[in-house]
Amino acid sequence: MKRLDAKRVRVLLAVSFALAVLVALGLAAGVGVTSLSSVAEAYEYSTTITTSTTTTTSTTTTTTPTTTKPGKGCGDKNHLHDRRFECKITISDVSKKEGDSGTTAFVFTVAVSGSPTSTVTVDWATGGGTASPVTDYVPANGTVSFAPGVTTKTVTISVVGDTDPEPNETFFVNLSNPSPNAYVLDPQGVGTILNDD
Ligand SMILES: [Ca+2]
Ligand SMILES: [Ca+2]
Repeated sequence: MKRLDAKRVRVLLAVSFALAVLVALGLAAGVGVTSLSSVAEAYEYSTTITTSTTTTTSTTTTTTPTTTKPGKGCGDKNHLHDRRFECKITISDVSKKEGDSGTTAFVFTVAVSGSPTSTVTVDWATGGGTASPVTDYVPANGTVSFAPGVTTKTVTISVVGDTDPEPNETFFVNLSNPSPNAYVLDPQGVGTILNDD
């Protein structure tokens, strides 16, 4: 009895072990299937994420402005800048001895800041000051023109020389009427005639 029982118990153990192995395999298979479906879902999810990211990126690229480009020089309306685009015009002052005969050239420099991208013009004329036209200097007027890339021009005024003792006197060269691509920052050149008698 005891031997038989022991034998039976062994058989039962063997059978239950085999069953346990089968159950374990079944479970493993079940887990495996579950894992596979999860991977598939995860893959599908990541695919969806990737697609939406690509859409966002292409939208951003489309809205980036590509038609504007910074210009070099002044007077270009398309030049993106925080200050005004027009060329800035200035004129120098001249201080010189009168001379005793004939005329002495007083040379004023009219300058444009930066390099004009198109022709800049400005009118000029003598006037004002303590010096007298004709007797102390030759009155004159005109227009200076800066071709693209040109930044300086000169205006020459003739000062009349004599040997009469006089105080120092002044006359002005006034700038006006700049072309639309420019503005006048310093409108007045001061000519100082130094007495040399
Ligand atoms: Ca003199
Ligand atoms: Ca004099």
